[in-house]
Amino acid sequence: MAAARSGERPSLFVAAAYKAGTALPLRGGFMAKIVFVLNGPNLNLLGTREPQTYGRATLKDVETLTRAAAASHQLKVEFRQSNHEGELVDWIQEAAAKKAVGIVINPAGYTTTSVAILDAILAVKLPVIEVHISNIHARESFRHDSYVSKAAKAVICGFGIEGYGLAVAGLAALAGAGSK
Ligand code: DHK
Repeated sequence: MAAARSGERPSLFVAAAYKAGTALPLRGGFMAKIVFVLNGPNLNLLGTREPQTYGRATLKDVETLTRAAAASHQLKVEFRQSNHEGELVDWIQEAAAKKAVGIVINPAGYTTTSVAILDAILAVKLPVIEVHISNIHARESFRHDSYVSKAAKAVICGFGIEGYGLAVAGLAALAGAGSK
């Protein structure tokens, strides 16, 4: 897709791309790139779920933090959570169809079980940053072996919800996105 040059008004062609969901126009006419931020099972319960391990921040707080980090790199965010493996697979495929610059994913309980999520990541060839709020390596051994890590560009764990912001910054660097 031809990107509008900085300062140009978006063309009809660009508007069509926006409608198709492949890009988002910003003021000044250039196109924001999109990052998909996907959250797996039980992360909807952040804030009340095992706060000694996952902290008191809610998923809404994670979304706010992630959007702020993305905005500072002129990136837009698709922020989603599901308790269902297939829905996460669908969203990974959707990220590719919409030409996202990459995916930040906290696969949560599917980290150590989901060949389907691993295969989706391998299929789409987008850079994927795997995030865990807790340091999974300091926890039970069954949390250590991640299928997702086999295809992830990078893995961040143990920084609490700040890990999402770090992941977005990493993707922005990979994508060559600007910063403000
Ligand atoms: C979240 C989960 O739900 C667990 O299943 C993972 C991860 C760890 C986290 O730290 O964000 O083992």
